[in-house]
Amino acid sequence: MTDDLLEPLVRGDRRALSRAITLVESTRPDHRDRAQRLMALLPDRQALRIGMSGTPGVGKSTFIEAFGLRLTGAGLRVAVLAVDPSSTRSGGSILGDKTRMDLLSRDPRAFIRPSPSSAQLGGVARRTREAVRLCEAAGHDIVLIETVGVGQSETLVAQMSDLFVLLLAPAGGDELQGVKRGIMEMADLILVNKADGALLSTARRTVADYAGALRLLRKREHDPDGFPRALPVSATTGAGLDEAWAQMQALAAWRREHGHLDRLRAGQARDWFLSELRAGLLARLDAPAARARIADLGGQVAAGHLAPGLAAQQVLDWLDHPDALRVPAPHASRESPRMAGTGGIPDARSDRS
Ligand SMILES: Nc1nc2c(ncn2[C@@H]2O[C@H](COP(=O)(O)OP(=O)(O)O)[C@@H](O)[C@H]2O)c(=O)[nH]1
Ligand SMILES: [Mg+2]
Repeated sequence: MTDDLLEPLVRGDRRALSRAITLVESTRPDHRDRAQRLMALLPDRQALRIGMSGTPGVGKSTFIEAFGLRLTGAGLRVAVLAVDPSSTRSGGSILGDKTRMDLLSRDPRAFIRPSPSSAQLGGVARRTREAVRLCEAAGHDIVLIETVGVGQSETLVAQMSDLFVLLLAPAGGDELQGVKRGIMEMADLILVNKADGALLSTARRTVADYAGALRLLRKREHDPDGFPRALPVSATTGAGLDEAWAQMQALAAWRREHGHLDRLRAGQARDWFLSELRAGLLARLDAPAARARIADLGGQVAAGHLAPGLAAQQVLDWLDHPDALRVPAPHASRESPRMAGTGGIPDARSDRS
């Protein structure tokens, strides 16, 4: 069975792509079913997936606008997706930013999609992975996945990218310490932005500092000599952008040639599967009948009538054989296994692997 969205999507119709992403963002069971069928029909096209992270104000939007326009100017089709788990709290999104990527968003070769208004990292992760695949199927050459540098979102984006770029501001030696080692270890390219005007010399020093810090990290097998590396750029003047793109292409080409991109993606597909599995199991705990049972057992545990381990085992046994133990409930049909994977999991840990 096919899907009405498939043909226009594959043809590169932007409205179809938008609608398909809206579909994968939905947690409604019938939408999930349709989304999963659609995902299974997608042609196997590949874009270069570039993850990009940086704290608010570092210049991500300005950079993506300038960088994206260069890519579209070279004839490439570019999609920009945002992962911002805080977007509901801050009320912001990439399009709500001060820097709106006005030119890029009007470019027919570009497609920009803000973060969905879901505060759950788990839901955002699934939606973004699927949105990346949809953008690829729609014929984009480059998929840029932007995230603000908060908590788990960087790891998440790094886990769905071919290349991970960290955008940093010019800073004194003290602030260098502020970049967590774990984030440095994920970076393939560190770009020190705002290397212009009065900040130019500070930016150059900062590049040298980070280059030194990168050399101290353990060598990774998926890096050629000289990577990861640090470069100065200016999103406003455009200085260094061509060099940054050349470095990204060189790294991607080397990784492709040596089989690392395939290996990376195979590992990422496995991680995706595992996090879907965890999310699905957690969703079963979140179903109304399960919640009621868990609340009831939790009360018994709190009152000292039941041991915690025993109570947990009772729930697990019940999940294995819901029919054998089921108490007739008005919502009985809503706890069917088809609910698995429909989201609504109040636990971001489901996507850590
Ligand atoms: N001097 C200078 N300012 C920049 C540069 N890139 C961004 N900015 C400024 O930094 C501020 C934050 O930029 P924005 O792109 O919105 O950052 P984001 O929060 O990371 O998306 C804005 O006022 C930009 O004009 C740059 O390369 N040089
Ligand atoms: Mg921004």
